[in-house]
Amino acid sequence: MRVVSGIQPTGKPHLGNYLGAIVNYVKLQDEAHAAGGECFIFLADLHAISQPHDPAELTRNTREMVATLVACGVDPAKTVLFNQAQVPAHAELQWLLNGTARMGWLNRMTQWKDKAGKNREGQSVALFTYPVLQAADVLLYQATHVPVGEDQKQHLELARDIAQKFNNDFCTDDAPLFTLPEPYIPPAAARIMSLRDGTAKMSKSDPSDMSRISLTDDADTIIKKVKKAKTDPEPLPDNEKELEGRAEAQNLVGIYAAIAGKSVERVLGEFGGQGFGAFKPALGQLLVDTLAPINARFLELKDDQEALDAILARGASQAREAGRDTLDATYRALGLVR
Ligand code: AQP
Repeated sequence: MRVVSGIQPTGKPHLGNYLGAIVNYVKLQDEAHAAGGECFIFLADLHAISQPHDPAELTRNTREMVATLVACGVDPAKTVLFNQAQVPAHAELQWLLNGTARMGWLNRMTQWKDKAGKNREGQSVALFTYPVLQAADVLLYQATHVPVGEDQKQHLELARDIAQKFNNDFCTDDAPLFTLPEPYIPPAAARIMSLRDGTAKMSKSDPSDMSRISLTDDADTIIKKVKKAKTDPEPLPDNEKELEGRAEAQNLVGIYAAIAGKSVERVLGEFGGQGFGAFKPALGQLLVDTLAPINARFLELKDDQEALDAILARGASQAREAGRDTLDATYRALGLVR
């Protein structure tokens, strides 16, 4: 079992990152550790430069993201925790896979279409080739399990296509080079939506801070954001079917269910017939209770720059070692003389 996943240090991680991905990093880290497998979690700083950014902010966010992941339960003793920039093999393998990835495949990526919008010509090349770097990230370590939110499913499928084509083109049938990675997507809460718009994904780059709950928000901020979350005037129904078409209500109930570890039906069994005046304070309190220990641990860790850098340096050294054989084999398979 090889677990591999990444998160961009592009801002404060939010509830969507937590429920969609980080909770599963911790779960799979523990499963892999118990089964004698390995877990690699990286900060996708090379991905972060695909969009306009402030270098000083990227450095600060990178350290804060390490502190947040550790505060959430990612354990550097069980997980190889590192940033891509310290492991050049990610960028090297991306270049080698650029020969296999097809323009048409990348053109179909919905994240590219969403992020580029109408201004494709003005985007960085890195934003377009982002999914090839993502393929390199997981193929480098022969990942078997890749915990991601629903929005990354298409990129994982692309990574499988690239691996498959490379194996077909450059390897014999009995000795494929790359393992085809499987996405590990949570059955519930795989897509947490913005608190201001139930049709848009909760995102670090949304200009409105009120659209997301950050993992480092304090109790007052969480309560305020939930109170101001967009809803509709109807009371909650007592069954899931009647939530359909009510995107904001669906999102808030889904968040409650995921955090409480209950089904949506069960949550509606408790709150059906009640309005948001009763539901929102209960949701706010549940979030505060869940996030308070993470917040407290984050505050303890975040200013110890030396300790955070040491975690990354140690993880990077382990990652460089772990990826070496696959990178060497890729050069060889392509006939490159080194
Ligand atoms: N809203 C979400 N619901 C569920 N899962 C989510 N993820 C992100 N948003 C949601 C999952 O979090 C992991 C890390 O994502 P990322 O930071 O690398 O990139 P992203 O998907 O582009 O996240 P953001 O917050 O939207 O960042 P920006 O605004 O910087 O682009 C991934 O597994 C993702 O699925």
